[in-house]
Amino acid sequence: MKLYDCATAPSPRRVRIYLAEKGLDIPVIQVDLASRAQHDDEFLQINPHRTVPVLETDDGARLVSTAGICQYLEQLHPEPPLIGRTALERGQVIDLDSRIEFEGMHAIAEAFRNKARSYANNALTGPHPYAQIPQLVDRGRERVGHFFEWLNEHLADREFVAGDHYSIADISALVAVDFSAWIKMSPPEGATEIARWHQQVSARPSAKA
Ligand SMILES: N[C@@H](CCC(=O)N[C@@H](CS)C(=O)NCC(=O)O)C(=O)O
Repeated sequence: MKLYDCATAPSPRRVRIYLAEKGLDIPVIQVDLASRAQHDDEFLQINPHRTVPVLETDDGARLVSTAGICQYLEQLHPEPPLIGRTALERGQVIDLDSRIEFEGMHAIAEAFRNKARSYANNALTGPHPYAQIPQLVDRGRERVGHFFEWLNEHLADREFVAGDHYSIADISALVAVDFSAWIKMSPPEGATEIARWHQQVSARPSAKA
């Protein structure tokens, strides 16, 4: 098995934290997104969608989304459970994780990629040279503000995002909160539940991944 990674990018960090929580050590190949290595012919053979993370299994199959990679590894390495312990919990963790990906990660990416000069013709990942839409910067930031509001309220009566157990929803939320620094945002002063939770999940050794 091997993982195509980029040490500075948020999406593969979700997988790195997951691996650290499971105690799994998988060989890593760095893909330098800053030098646009995701568009090189060599990488297109690995992932024509031009994104990392990519997990290559021992028999050569490739998984190209964080969710797909974590689901696959969870089946192989169920302990400790990071996607719920029962069928219902599993569904609930996925519900939350998808929400965090869309309302957190994607909103931050929307604000970031529609502004950063280096993404001028790469406003969306993939092969098509989508132009930036400046109006999406403010909309993305507004969405991130709403994401923080929701997360703070949600954490008010829960230790972790999905309840009383750490899960991939905590990993995604941690990465999203840290990723928001890329657009010079952070949870507002009064978001005490996020602050309490963020301190707790950041103190886990896996957060360094
Ligand atoms: N849906 C994918 C998203 C992967 C993704 O967007 N990765 C970014 C790095 S955070 C990427 O590879 N970007 C390539 C680019 O910017 O062209 C996942 O869940 O992992």
